[in-house]
Amino acid sequence: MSNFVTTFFRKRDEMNFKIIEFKKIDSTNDYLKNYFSNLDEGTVIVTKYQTKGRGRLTRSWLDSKNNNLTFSILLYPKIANPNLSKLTLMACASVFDVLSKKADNIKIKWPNDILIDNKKICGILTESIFEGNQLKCVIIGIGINVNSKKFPNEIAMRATSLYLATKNHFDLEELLQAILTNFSKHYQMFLEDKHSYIDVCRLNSPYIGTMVKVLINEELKEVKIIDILDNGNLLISDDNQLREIISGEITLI
Ligand code: BTX
Repeated sequence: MSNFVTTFFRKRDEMNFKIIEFKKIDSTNDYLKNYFSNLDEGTVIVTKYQTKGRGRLTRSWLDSKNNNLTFSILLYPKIANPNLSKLTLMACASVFDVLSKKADNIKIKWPNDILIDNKKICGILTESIFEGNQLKCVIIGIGINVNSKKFPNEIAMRATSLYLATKNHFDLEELLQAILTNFSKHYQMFLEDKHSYIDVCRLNSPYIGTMVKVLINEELKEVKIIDILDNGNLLISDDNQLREIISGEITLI
């Protein structure tokens, strides 16, 4: 099933990626969940067609053959309690750096999406595997709508692609390489407990300082977004009380 294996050797302090490409796969995150124990940090599973892509909770991530960039990166972060929210924002910044050079009006929607003109172009799913209390690995799955010209009805109003935003066709391999180069840089910052990638998210969040509807623990609230904190959490003002939230679904009013 596996077709290509490419290895990039990089400078010291940069990640060594090993890219394994599948023509078709159920989920690149699930592949790493099943086989991580035989794979090194920096293994990237990429596919031309993902048939059972997963989003958060029980949601699906929809793909169409040969159009999109769909991949997962395996990490063994050698630090105590790596914060998954920060890793998701780190991935958001890595993708943002590249997409924002290709199209206008790109924003990062905390905690895990990238939008163009308020429509979703990229979703990120970060998962961890534990054995007892011990973290075995982290998997960061990234789906980017690149050359898709249309979407299934259920997401058509909320989804867009680089092609739809620019009317240009993009080379998937070139985009992947550029994102991995940025990822390597931001991951190093993450390991050194620096927060430059959080600044990228902060500066490019459309919601900071605005009133939004937030779903917290299934309760819909109207709150003001104050900031994205260095720990990756969102600082909101809820009935004039400052409150830090770990994850929530944000809907602009
Ligand atoms: P999420 O739960 O934030 O968003 C999922 C929601 O996004 C869906 O319920 C649907 O409304 C919408 N959606 C589904 N497909 C698309 C799409 N192609 N474009 C725009 N909107 C869409 C987001 O979860 C995280 C998604 C991660 C996907 C990657 S792909 C590689 C890796 N493998 C895998 O199974 N998942 C990850």
